[in-house]
Amino acid sequence: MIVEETAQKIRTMEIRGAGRIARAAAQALLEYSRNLHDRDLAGYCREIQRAADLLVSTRPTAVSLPNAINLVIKPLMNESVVEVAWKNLEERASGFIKRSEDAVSIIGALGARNIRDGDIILTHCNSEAALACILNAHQQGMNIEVYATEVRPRNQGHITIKTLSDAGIKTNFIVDSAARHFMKEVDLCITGADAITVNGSVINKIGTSQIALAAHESRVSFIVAAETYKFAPRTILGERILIEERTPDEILPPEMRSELRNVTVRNPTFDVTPADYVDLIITEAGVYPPEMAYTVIKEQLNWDNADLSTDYPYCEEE
Ligand code: RI2
Repeated sequence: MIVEETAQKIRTMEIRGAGRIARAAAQALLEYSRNLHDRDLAGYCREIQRAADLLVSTRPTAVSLPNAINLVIKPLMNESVVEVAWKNLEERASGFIKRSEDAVSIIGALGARNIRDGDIILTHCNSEAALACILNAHQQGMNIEVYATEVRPRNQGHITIKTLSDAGIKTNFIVDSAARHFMKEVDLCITGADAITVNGSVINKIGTSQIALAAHESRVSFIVAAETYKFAPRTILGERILIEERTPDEILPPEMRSELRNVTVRNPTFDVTPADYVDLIITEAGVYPPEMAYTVIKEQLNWDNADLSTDYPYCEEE
């Protein structure tokens, strides 16, 4: 039940944000595991695998989701005693949740070092990690101002401006297409990431790449705040990140579409910003240029070729 409920909430975006969905999946596996203490090892593993399959199928782009699930369930393969299996799985799940929360605050502290007193910052969508940098700078007493985009079609910008306003940060709310218009007033752009590939490309909310391009044109720094589990190990093998395309209903209601017989509504949720337009990636393990994504994957995620055998592809063919 907990797994189905969590899966449904992730699918409908009641639970959203790459970090949050990863933690919610780990939490669902932890709670589900606690309900399976009466099973034998084979039955336990089967149920956990089924739960993991369901959770990983909910949203295809945020690599945080399969990375978290893989971390929690993969060592199960080596277990031979069921009590040890569930104890270890539950420890890994709660350990992941704790590390993930800690990562966001470390990123906030590191990110704030890249912000200067008086800066005007543009952010896009609603990223815990990006907001942590902005909030940390504000808590240090820096006088900063933010431009926050609306984020069509799901309006995640509404969550962002509420957080910023509640914190007492001067905020300008703009439609997505106004980002380039205001870029001349901006000192720094900060966004989150749903996935980062081995060549340093950043996959984030649709519209991010246009903002990065406008920032590049105006010589404005563009930095990305992302936990290390947002890096996509399988891109080392040349795999590409699948860009989620959600229902057209989010953009145009079915009754309007039915009158427009020659119109196809396209609704990609994310886009790809090439490394050329990214200045820095702030992670909990340090601040990296995008060109160092390979090092992050190898050293921070401890990824090796054995992971090829995983049932959970970190990312899929486009
Ligand atoms: P944190 C979100 O995706 C946004 O694209 C955001 O930038 C990214 O996840 C990272 O968010 P969605 O779930 O993990 O709104 O930094 O589609 O919170």
